Amino acid sequence: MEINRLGVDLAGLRLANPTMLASGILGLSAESLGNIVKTGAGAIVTKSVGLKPRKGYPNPTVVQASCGLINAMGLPNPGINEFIKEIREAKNFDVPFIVSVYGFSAEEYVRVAKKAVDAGADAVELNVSCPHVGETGSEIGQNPKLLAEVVRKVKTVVEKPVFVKLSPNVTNIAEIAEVTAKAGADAITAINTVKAMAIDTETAIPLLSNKIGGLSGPAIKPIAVRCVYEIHERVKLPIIGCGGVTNWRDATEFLLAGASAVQIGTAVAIKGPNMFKSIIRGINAYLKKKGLKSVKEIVGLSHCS
Ligand code: RRO
Repeated sequence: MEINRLGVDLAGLRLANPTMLASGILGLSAESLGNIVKTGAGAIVTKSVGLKPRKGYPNPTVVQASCGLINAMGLPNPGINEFIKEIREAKNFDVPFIVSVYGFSAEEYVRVAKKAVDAGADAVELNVSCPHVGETGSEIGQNPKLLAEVVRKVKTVVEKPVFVKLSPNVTNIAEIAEVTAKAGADAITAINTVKAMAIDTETAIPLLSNKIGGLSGPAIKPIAVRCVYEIHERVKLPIIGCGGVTNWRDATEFLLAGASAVQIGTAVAIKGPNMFKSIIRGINAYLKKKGLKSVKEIVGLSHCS
């Protein structure tokens, strides 16, 4: 009988395999997220949701770069009260359903996270890393005092695992991870997008309406792997690697750097959700070839060399 090598325990959640849908991909509806579940993803993270509805930035909100995408969507979302209907539906998924949460103050993070968990979210992922919306996202995640306050306050009211998604746009991500860990986070997601921009050479106009956005996709994978490696050296928390995963080898690289699971975003947006299957199959074949019984055996293995 084939042994199950792929299951992972992630901060109290059981995943059938170490792949997850990253936040921001395929919108906020339970129906579209349910379609991802059918393709084999081990867990799902929603687009970030806040206290009030937000339109986001005007178009263009996404441009193609040579090895990825630059986006400045501007946190479009229907607000938590509207989104609760989708969470209730998603409760029936047979994989963990994680709601990404943002706020413009610690109190807002707390209120949104509590509503998400009360509606049935299996965990929340605090977005303290969106690179281009003022007074939230990375403006919180780059400020150790504010970051600690947000994490601490959410942890006092939420009885489900609290993941914290960090920004690479900092001088020392390991220090920020340590602040996050000391404030009581259950896991760290690394990384959100890298601050970037593109300019039209004919018109001399920045291509995004917001001018500055966040770069995702293969271009940022080495940055993300380095961040996971540095965080693993500094803190004991489980890490979820995110940034430029497009195949099983990328995913395995993150596991070797110290991630317990990997999120896939841009590649799903570009190539479609079928890639989950090939990534899962590839990791399984790799473990089998190396004579290993579990994903756990390769988490952080590169630190031994
Ligand atoms: O909505 C966005 O513009 C956005 C978010 Br919330 C985020 O966390 N990261 C990003 O690149 N874009």
